[in-house]
Parts: sequence; C-alpha cells; structure tokens
Amino acid sequence: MQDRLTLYGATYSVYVRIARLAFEEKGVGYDLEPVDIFAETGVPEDYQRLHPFGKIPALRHGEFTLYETDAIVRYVDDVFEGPSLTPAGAEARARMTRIMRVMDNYAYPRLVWGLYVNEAGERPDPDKLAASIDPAAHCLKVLEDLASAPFMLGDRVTLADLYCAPMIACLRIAPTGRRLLAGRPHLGTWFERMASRASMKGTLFPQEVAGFPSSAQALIDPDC
Ligand SMILES: N[C@@H](CCC(=O)N[C@@H](CS)C(=O)NCC(=O)O)C(=O)O
Repeated sequence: MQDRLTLYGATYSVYVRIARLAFEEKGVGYDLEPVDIFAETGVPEDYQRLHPFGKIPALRHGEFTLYETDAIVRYVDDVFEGPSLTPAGAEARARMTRIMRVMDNYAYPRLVWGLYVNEAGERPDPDKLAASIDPAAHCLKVLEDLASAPFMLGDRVTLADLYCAPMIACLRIAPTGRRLLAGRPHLGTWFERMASRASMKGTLFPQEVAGFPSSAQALIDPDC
C-alpha cells in the first residue's frame, strides 16, 4: 500500500489549490496540513526545513519531500494511477508547459497580485490596481489565444487547466477582474466548465465562499 500524501499549505493559496486540484483529478487521497507563512513570528522553523524559500505548498510522501508546485503535480501524475494530466506527444506537452509558465511568470503577478490583491485583498491599493488593468487584460488575451476547447489543450483536463483555474477564480472574486473576463467569452466558458468540476467545487478559496470583502468596496464605490 502506498503512503498517503501530506500537502502543507493554506486554502487561500493559488499554488496550494493547483496541487490539490491535481490530487482531486487523479482521485488521490491526501491530508492538508495548515502552515501559516504570514505568521507574525515568520515562517515556522520546521516548515523552513521542508521549503527553504518559505513558500507554500510543500509535499510529503512517505520519506520523500518536495517543494515547487510544478514538481509536485508532475510527481503525483507520474506515481499514481488515475487519469493522466499530461497529454501525449511532444508538441502538446510543450504547449502545456508554455501555459503553466505563462501562468507563473506573467499571470500570477498581474492577475493575482496586480489586480485581485489590489482590489479584493486586505490592503486594497487603487493606484496599483489602475496600473494593473492593461497588463492583466493583455495576459487574458494571450491566454484566450492559447486556449483550445473544451479544455486548454483539447479534449481532456491537463496540468495547464489546473494552473489556470485557480488564478482565474481569484480574478472572478474582484469586480474589475470579472469585467475583464467578461470581454473574453471563450475563457469565460472554459472557466465555467472548470468551475463545475468536483475538484474545483471541493477546493473553493475561502474568499469565493465569503464574497467580495466590504473593506474593498470603497475602491469601486466611493459613496459606499
Ligand atoms: N514557485 C512556487 C510559488 C509558490 C508561491 O508563490 N506560493 C505563494 C502562495 S500562493 C506563497 O507562498 N507566497 C508567500 C510569499 O511569497 O512570501 C511554486 O510553484 O510552488
């Protein structure tokens, strides 16, 4: 019998959700061990042994430990039975990796930090939000051009979909993100398809459940 997976992280994290989606789509059981990397006392010392850069998530599988979401999801896809999350063929695999790196390098800073955090986060910043709108819109256009149907790479869900879905879910929490997404109907339809999957429903961000924070309302409605 295989050891059970332990994932270290928090339910609000985009990258933790990517890993959880991979486990859910594979049908692999796991335990989520909470880690508070933003604790006032800093990243817990024992966690720093699992992740030397203090980010989430990290994985333990028996004696084996791993950090970096890409390494984690590819490991789980390789080791466990269940639907493969990697397409056949060098070209499709390269296109999948391209989308994953687009999400890491361009989408995460622009959509999540630039737009979502500055509108719906705990400390909204209207100037940074305004500066983020064009870069985020560009990112969505690129993503829509790259997206196939019904899923990012075609007929079935791959790691590319799992990288995109949590970041687009963040975007949808904030009104400006929702507005930008409304101008990208192909991406919107893809997201609805993803959002209806059990994996996505079972890993909702706390913010998706709680709704748009009233502390950020003033940014879009000064009279509020
Ligand atoms: N390259 C890392 C990125 C992980 C990452 O940025 N995680 C965020 C949470 S979504 C984090 O830990 N942020 C804390 C920080 O930057 O201090 C991966 O792919 O796992």
